[in-house]
Amino acid sequence: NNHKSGVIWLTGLSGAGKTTLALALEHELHRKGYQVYVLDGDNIRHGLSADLGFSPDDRAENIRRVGEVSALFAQAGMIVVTAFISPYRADRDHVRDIAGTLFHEVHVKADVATCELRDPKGLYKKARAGEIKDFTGISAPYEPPQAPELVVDTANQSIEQSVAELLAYVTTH
Ligand code: GGZ
Repeated sequence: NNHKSGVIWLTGLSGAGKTTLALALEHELHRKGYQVYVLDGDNIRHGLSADLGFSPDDRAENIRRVGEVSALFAQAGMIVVTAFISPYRADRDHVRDIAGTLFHEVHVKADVATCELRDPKGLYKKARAGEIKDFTGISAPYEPPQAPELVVDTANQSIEQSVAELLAYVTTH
């Protein structure tokens, strides 16, 4: 049965692996015949949310828009995989209210120290130097989910293991 729909909502720090996992999951699900689409900063923050920054209010509005769009995609029969930091619990809970039973929250879990060591875009270095304000994990909070449907521990296992866990979850829920 590959006519499945829903919102797989990845949340976690910058550098935790959300986009990497979302794209790998998309690839694997597509191979199995599922209709799947990824929403992330690359296709949202340059367009739909181009007017928004990283203040708490702007992040709330970004997540609200992504949540509404994701719910529409899911209602149209697709699996939507989202990759946003979405650091505030209240914003994610609001998306859960919008999407209802279609919503699946996944904590892509890696601590700040691990993400800062990876620092793939040099953003943590800039944040430490005070060149980026309100940077999640450094100068802005991250509120971890209290009851996510799934936790993938990217600090302690390979990308392949995390993708396998995500794939197993999606194909059984
Ligand atoms: C966090 C920031 C910031 C600040 C720019 N704080 O690792 P990236 O680079 O590629 O992904 C991060 C992305 C975060 O955007 P989101 O839309 O996911 O954020 S939220 O869900 O909170 O609305 C990072 C980059 O943008 N970035 N400034 N201050 N990340």
